[in-house]
Amino acid sequence: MPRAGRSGRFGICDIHRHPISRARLGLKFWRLAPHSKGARRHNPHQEHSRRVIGKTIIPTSSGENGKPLQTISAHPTAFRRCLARWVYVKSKNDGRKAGGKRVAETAADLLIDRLIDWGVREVFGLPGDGINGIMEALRKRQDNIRFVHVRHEESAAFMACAYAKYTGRLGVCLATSGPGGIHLLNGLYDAKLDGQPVLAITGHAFHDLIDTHTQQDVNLDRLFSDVAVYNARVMGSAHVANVTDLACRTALNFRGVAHLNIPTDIQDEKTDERSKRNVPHHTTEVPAMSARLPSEDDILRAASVLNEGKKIAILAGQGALAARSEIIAVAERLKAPIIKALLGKAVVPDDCPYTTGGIGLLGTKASQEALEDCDTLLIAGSSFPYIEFYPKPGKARCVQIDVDPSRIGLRYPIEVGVVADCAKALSALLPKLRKNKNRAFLDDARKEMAKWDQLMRERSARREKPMKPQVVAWELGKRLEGTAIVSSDSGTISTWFARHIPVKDGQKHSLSGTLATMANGLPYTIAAQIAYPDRQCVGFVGDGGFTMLMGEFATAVKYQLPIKIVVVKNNSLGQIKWEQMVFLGNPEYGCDLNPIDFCRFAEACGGVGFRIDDPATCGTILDRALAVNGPVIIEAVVDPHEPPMPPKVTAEQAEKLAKALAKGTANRKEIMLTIASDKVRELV
Ligand SMILES: Cc1ncc(C[n+]2csc(CCOP(=O)(O)OP(=O)(O)O)c2C)c(N)n1
Ligand SMILES: [Mg+2]
Repeated sequence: MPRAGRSGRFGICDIHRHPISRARLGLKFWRLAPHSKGARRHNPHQEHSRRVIGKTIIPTSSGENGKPLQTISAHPTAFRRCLARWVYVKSKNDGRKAGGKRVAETAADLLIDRLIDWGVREVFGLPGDGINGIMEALRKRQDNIRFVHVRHEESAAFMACAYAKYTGRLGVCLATSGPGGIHLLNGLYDAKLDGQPVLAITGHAFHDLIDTHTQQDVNLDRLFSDVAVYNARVMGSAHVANVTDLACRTALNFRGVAHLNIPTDIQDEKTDERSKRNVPHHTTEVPAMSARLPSEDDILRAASVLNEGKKIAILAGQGALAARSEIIAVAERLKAPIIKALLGKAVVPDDCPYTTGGIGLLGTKASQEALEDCDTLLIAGSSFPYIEFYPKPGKARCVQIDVDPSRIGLRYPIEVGVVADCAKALSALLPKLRKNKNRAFLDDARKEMAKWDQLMRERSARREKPMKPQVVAWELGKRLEGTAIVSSDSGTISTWFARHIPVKDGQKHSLSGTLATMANGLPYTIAAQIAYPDRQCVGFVGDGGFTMLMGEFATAVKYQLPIKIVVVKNNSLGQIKWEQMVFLGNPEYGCDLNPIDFCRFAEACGGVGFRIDDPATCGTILDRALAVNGPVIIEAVVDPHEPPMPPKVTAEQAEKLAKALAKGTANRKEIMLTIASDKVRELV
């Protein structure tokens, strides 16, 4: 007979039915607190994470082996244990008063309580003496909010950003004064540039020693002034609630970084002394988002432009990620190919009959030609930054939909701008659109795409050694589950990720789109796994980017996150090596990497390592690696001379490469042979 054990594996319903009040038992049960305040106002940001993993996983109403638990009332032993557990937890939980209500004793308590009220369930960070007060508040509330302890604050910020990207919710990171806060910056810029709601909390020196050359005396609020849409230094405990509300609200509504900086002694401040005008409880954590509806007039004007087009193309970005069916319906009506910016890779799956895949240097020839040739362009939720890939200004008429008015007309001269949520704007547009009778443009684009697909399959099927990076990407992509979350990094790996790991319906794919930073791949994957414990979370990263923050693999081991990290090992900062040669005509310089044995590293951290260096065994090793129920590194040793070819090689690029090789590039013979053999294979 399954019994309620020490770990508290009770079914929620069973507890709920017992006379012991729900609120009292809610002391230890994640699902009940803080949602147990009776008929609380509905807060969509609180919906998530009720099944958060950690010390207290209580997500089930069934017992071990899937059998239903007996109700506690019908099982005296279980009842006694439950009661004993409640007493134990109650005495331990010194941050709350009887009845399960939290008692905020310090400014830091107030801060964390407020975050809990905003629905925050995870804080990514690393402690330090500048935030010890906040750490204590987190410790006292660890049943309601989880502190994810990272190895480097940069990762904490990446995790907060990825958490926001993958869940649509606020990501929160925490760092100590001075160096800790400084470490956050790169990840915060990633959030800023990709428009993700992130709250950064940092510490500061004692309030009356700030600006006296005291230790770690860094004015992080000033330092963060460029990255943050909201930026405040907390001046006392009575200041906490209103600035926290504003920080969360601003980050969520303006899709950016909010920053709260709290001097260390103020975190411990117990008094609630407030100025005369600071009326207690004058702000609220009730979220309110704009409906982001389009104006009727804009929709009519947009429809009239699109209805006059013959060769219409759609450029879809991350703003359209939640508008899949609407984009497909509009593409169908307009007979328009869907071209995906990299952050919009998962807008439609790659087997969608309307898409021509990605755009840009790592995109497809079909997409590039469709953008070059279209007479009408519909941009949906994208600020794809490479302007040279858009049609020549004036060549196409353009309609753009974006939630952010400052993004309208940013990359291409538009005729109509629609400031609205993509799904809502496209739904409003659809009934006004006439069926385009000219489907030749779409058919040609799709024919071109079929040729491209064939080429990619050939590149992925190469069986020689050293193994081509495309092979491992393709073999991985084939095996990923329909709900997998795939994170990548910047480098040649972004090209293999973009072209050789097709998106399946239901998957999420992302990377650092606009900052294009290295090192985000591993923290993104960890954050994805924390947000979605039941989904397959995979990172596809380069050896350069991975080594920047590889200590975070120990974080995955600490929390036993079953992430799978494929490290594409070319012992080189490959992307830069090719850029130096192809864009500048210079021999590569400063790009070599000392080889690291990533399998042994995985094992040293307590994880599992696999090595792949032969295409013949690539698939079977991946099968074994993906089946491991724990954190895994897969080291894929690849050909360092395989170039990430642009969709169309220009004469200038070919000339620059020849120049770089002639100037004495190391390994030029191997590089020439690799490129020549790639070309010959593609021609025959
Ligand atoms: C933080 C940071 N530093 C430097 C760069 C410039 N950069 C872009 S890609 C790249 C090389 C990445 O190397 P690796 O991770 O090994 O991937 P590969 O290109 O070899 O596939 C560099 C140095 C960057 N984007 N971000
Ligand atoms: Mg590399």
